[in-house]
Amino acid sequence: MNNSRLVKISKYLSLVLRHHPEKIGIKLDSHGWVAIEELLEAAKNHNFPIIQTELYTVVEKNDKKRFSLDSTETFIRANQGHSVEVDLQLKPQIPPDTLYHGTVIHVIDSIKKTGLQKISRHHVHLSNDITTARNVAKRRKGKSIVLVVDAMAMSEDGYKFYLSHNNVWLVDEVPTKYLQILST
Ligand code: HQG
Repeated sequence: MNNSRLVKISKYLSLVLRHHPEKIGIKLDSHGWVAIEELLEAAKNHNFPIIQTELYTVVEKNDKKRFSLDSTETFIRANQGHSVEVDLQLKPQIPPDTLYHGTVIHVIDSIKKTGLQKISRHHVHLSNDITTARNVAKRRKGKSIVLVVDAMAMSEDGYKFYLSHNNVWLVDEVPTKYLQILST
């Protein structure tokens, strides 16, 4: 399968498994899972046919490991990034001392006022390293900027951190006092 097909399927799966399952008439269970058979049938009926081997290839090869299969390999879900209500059953974990958040300069004034907020997702998403944060920022229009998060201080102050199956750190919010702009 060529890369553009891989990306196209990944985007489609992100849309229906994170945000709009109802668009193709599927229902995620409370933990975000849907039967692969049901998903493929619904996709076919909505003019986006995917063959089963393509789906498995996307799960395996996806650049960010966005999707997981259950142990029976008959159910699939997105690992993070949902806007629909799902319980991913992640357990709180102690974060590394420092985490990073990539964003764009024109939202900095707002972030300085209210800290990092989850906006439409379940959590604020934080990266382990600066390169990943820069890549997150690059998805947006405008000058990229990386914020340094004092995750250890937050954790000591009682904020709960979760690590998604694809290594994205998740937290409810990051108040301004734990944020610094990375000097380039
Ligand atoms: C910004 C992608 C104004 C925040 C990525 C971000 C990531 C504020 C945007 C994952 C704000 C939300 C998540 C405030 C936060 N005022 N703007 N107080 N607080 N923001 O897409 O972190 O490819 O929901 O900086 O790689 O950009 O989808 O979050 O710019 O891992 O798998 O509000 O999505 O992964 O945007 O990205 P998003 P994000 P996938």
